[in-house]
Amino acid sequence: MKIKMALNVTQIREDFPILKRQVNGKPLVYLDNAATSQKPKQVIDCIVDYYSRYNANIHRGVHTLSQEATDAYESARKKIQKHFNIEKSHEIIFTSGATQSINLVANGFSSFLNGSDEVMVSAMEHHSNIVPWQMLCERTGAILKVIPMKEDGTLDMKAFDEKLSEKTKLVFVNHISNALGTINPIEEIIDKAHNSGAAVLVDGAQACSHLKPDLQALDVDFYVTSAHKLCGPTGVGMLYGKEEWLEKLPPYQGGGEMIAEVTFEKTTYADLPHKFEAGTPNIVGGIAFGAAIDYLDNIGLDNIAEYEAELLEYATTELLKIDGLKIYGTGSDKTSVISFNLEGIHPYDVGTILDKLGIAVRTGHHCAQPIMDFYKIPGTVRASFAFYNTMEEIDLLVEGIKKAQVMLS
Ligand code: 7TS
Repeated sequence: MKIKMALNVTQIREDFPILKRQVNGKPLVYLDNAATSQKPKQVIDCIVDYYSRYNANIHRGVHTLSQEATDAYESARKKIQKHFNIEKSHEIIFTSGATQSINLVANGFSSFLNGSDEVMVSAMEHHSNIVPWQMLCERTGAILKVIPMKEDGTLDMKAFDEKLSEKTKLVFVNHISNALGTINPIEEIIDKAHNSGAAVLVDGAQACSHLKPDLQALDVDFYVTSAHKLCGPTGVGMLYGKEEWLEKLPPYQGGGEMIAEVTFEKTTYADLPHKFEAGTPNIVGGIAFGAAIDYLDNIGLDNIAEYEAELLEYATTELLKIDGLKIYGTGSDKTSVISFNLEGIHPYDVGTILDKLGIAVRTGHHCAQPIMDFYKIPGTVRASFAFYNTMEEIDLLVEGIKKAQVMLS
């Protein structure tokens, strides 16, 4: 296979201190990027710099440190705005991550739904894009409909067309499946849902490290992601919502920062985005989220996508040469995630042996149990690649799997 190499990976790897460490006496091969990405020194330095130089609470102090921290936090919001081509910066709510963003919207929709309404989810969601909606349905009596999936791990869009009706108020679907790597046809889903009068929430937790969604072009109502999947820190993420929706939704949590005026008779709420940002936020997290966006933009998501497509193609070809190895998620539109099993061998055992060889993969149901039920398997081994992974690491993975197969057969 001819490898074009859209990126200087050797140089990029120098940015990631963790990639130099050993695990179980072997060089780390980190292939669990769908769980969380590693962090470049630009992001780590940004965190150290914040705590070393200008740690202060934001939006409230007249003093210099507080103003510096506020400026840095709000400038991160602007970076995110530009990156995702969002019309207004107050359409970005900082949250603790994709999970909290989804819960915020699901909680708010309690005010809009009743027993004659339907909401629709896909069969290939992470639990965080299932359970909050089930809780919403319990509260409101609304009915949860499911867009089924096909054997190749793509959505059954014919069934989507059939299930979508004027009763459907909201469709929530992931941009990319964490367990299969499938890139879902969200443009088509958004168009059709809108034509039918339904709003759409897209869970972009797996997408934003691989591609750069243009949220105005998508015309999506809500889009959520977590910074830690895209080289930023844990505990911070984004909810994008169209202004009209965020104005309509009630506040999620009450507290400081989210109010205009408080009296015991009546409290009024702050304008967007503060209405949804109660309490002291993850200040350094927000700032470092901005640094992560800078880092990715500097490399270029087009370059990342091109290189990761090469990794995916090489890994798929090499893995399929192993006897008894089955890949789940074989649609043509997929990103650099490979979920697989070895015939007759439990995924956990494969993962354990790979770890002994310094290779980090995730095993299990990947918080997407309905997918495992669909394939009637307990789980898979998931190797998920990032732009700092190499072809040599794929060779090590293949060798490791072969060793595991010999040891466990
Ligand atoms: N949605 C998708 C598609 C995800 O993959 C994840 C996390 C979440 C939501 C939740 O993100 P959080 O940052 O709020 O936790 N996915 C995974 C995974 O695949 N392995 O570990 C976490």
